[in-house]
Amino acid sequence: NYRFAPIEEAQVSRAMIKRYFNQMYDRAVSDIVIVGAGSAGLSCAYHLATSRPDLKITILEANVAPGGGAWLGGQLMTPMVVRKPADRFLTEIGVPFEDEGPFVVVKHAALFTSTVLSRVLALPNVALMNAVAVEDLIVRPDPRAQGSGQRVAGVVTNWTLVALNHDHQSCMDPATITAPVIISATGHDGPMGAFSAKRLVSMGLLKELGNMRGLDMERAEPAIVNGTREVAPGLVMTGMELSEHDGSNRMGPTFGAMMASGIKAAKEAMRIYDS
Ligand code: 48F
Repeated sequence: NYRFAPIEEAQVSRAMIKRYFNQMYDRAVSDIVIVGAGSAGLSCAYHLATSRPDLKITILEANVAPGGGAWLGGQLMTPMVVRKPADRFLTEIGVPFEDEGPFVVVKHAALFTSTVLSRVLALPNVALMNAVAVEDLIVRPDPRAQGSGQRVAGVVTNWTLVALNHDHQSCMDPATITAPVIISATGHDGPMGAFSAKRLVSMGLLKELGNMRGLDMERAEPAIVNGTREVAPGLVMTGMELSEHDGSNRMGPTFGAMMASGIKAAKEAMRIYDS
């Protein structure tokens, strides 16, 4: 006979509420916010949080399930291709792979995603809020810039169920998180994707979207990694969102650039944070 410890419903609710809202209270001021927990955002979070245990890193993910497009390889096929030398990151987090010469193959993409996710979530300085969407950016006059320069200084958040349904219900105002550095990793254009790139255009901080070009794996991966940078003061962009921002090529189901771009974004964010 299996005997559980006795419990009351209110204890369960309070166990969740206390922790979630304490975290929300604490993270209203964060050191670095990462928007999007896909392969780029999670690789970035791992490098950042392990390099700088002193920083409060807050990840916001619109979906219920973090991981983005990296639960599969391509077209419902599960093996994941990672071009060298990004396999070093797999070794670092402990994901096994088969060597195919110029690239390696992880037997199931979910092995990568679940491993990087569990490594990131185990770090004490990381908070991940899923089912929470960023629906705007906080932008202020930039004290470091001359004239009318603007700086991204935080994000505007809402429950994703609300953010996606603003047309169908009465207004529900959002909450905010401020941070000196925001990293945007929201992926390809879509209902939520490429969020910051599109908002930079509508705010007049970017003239126009570059728009992702046709697929070319050879050129796409270095373009994303080399292009990973602070695209507007206070805002670093990583992963496939950059292809919409810069107009680089689509890359398809090869994931090395997401890991390498995420790591570069983490380094860039630390440089900006410390400057
Ligand atoms: O789409 P996603 O996996 O982007 P990525 O990390 O990786 C791209 C690859 O999956 C693949 C590829 C290259 O290998 O071509 O497409 O660049 O992850 C983006 C995450 O951001 C979340 C979204 O749900 C997804 O999990 N996201 C998007 N918009 C928002 C957001 C938003 N406004 N607020 C919060 N999360």
